[in-house]
Amino acid sequence: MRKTVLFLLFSWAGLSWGAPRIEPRLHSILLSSTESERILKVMVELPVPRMGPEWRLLNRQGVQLRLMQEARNSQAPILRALTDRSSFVARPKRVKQYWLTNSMMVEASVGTLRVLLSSGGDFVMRFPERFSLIQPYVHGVAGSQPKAFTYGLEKMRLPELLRKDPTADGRGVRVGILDTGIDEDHQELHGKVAAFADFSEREENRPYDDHGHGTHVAGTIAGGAASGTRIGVAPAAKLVIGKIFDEEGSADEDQILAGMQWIADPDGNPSTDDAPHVVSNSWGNHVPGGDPQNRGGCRAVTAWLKLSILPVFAAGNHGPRVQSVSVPAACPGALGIGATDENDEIARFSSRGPVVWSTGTWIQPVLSAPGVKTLSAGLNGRYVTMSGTSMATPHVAGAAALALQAFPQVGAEELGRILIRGAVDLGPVGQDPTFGYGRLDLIKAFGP
Ligand SMILES: [Ca+2]
Ligand SMILES: [Ca+2]
Repeated sequence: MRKTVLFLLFSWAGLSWGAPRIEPRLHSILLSSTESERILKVMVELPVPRMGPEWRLLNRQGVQLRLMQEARNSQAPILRALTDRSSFVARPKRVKQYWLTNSMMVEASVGTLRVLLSSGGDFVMRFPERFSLIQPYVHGVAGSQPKAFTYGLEKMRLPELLRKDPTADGRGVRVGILDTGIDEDHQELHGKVAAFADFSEREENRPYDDHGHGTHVAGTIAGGAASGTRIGVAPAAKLVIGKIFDEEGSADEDQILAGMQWIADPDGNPSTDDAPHVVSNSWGNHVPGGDPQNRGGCRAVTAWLKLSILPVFAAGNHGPRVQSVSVPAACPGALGIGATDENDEIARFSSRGPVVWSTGTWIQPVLSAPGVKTLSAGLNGRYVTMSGTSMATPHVAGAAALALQAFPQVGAEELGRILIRGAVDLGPVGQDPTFGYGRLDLIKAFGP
């Protein structure tokens, strides 16, 4: 009975500042489980540092060091509680700490988690979320095309931009991709990988792709015209590839977080500025709603923005239902992307806003880009045509690379504004929950 009273104090709803909060489903397991040895995997999220005006004075390295320091300090008591030898409970099986979001993944017994909760502290404990690729519609292997550019690049007026400025190719810019990896030997992508890390079970050191989705996305960002048809927006950009998905195309939140943190400092050395300024993300979790503070990915999106990394996210393929935008595309600050076709119609599958969460309502997607029947690179040197917001997203990330080449000093929010300026309004007049601000046009965004 004493225990019952104790744990009821930690209910999700009964929030009190400074006390742990716990997801109701996890709460009832910890409350009722008779197997105290049962192992659970949970996320423990500590308060993110308040980012006042003083943060604006810090450069990326300064922001990273502050985040690392805050995480070290606030996570220390949790680590101590988990390893307290006097409590007669088993040590946790596994603990992973993240500075990017000030969160921890803890794999431990029910008994150990009960001890952690009763130790108090200001944190949230919940089950990890599961994320997956935004699965595309695969139309198959494509033969040679009679055109010089894919329709997507034509729609965005890349040929016109190149006539005015033939050097607009993304040189000197790094673009991050979190996906299924990359087939680096593909003729469109060879020599373009600046860094690679594998967060799937295989943990390999060399770039590879055992699915094909990541290679297709990479082709739209940085592919050239090896087949005679230009497929990529920024063929001279270098790619920072985090493989977060296995061949099934799904991953747990801790793998996703590890990838998102790696992107912010690929060489693990805060004093070298090797993070990309834009990341292409064609994945999500389509369960809507909640509070951005407690949804997987949203804290990382906020931290990326502070580190001058623009988070470009596929809106999802759950349209035409309203309020169907996936997370993290739905998160505040994310650049959620919808998919259009050759006639500038929205794809039926493209997820629609608005986003309605406990903290408010806002419009996502922010922008749209071509994503129906997109020709790009496939595995083993092939070319494949696919449809999805997954295909629209790298068009925008590639455009961001061209914008960064033209304006190397812009921060993430300014970079987002440049892209939004390039939106061609479609559908209902003005910003709407189907197209966002509209379909991206390179000339309108930053053309000479
Ligand atoms: Ca670094
Ligand atoms: Ca509109």
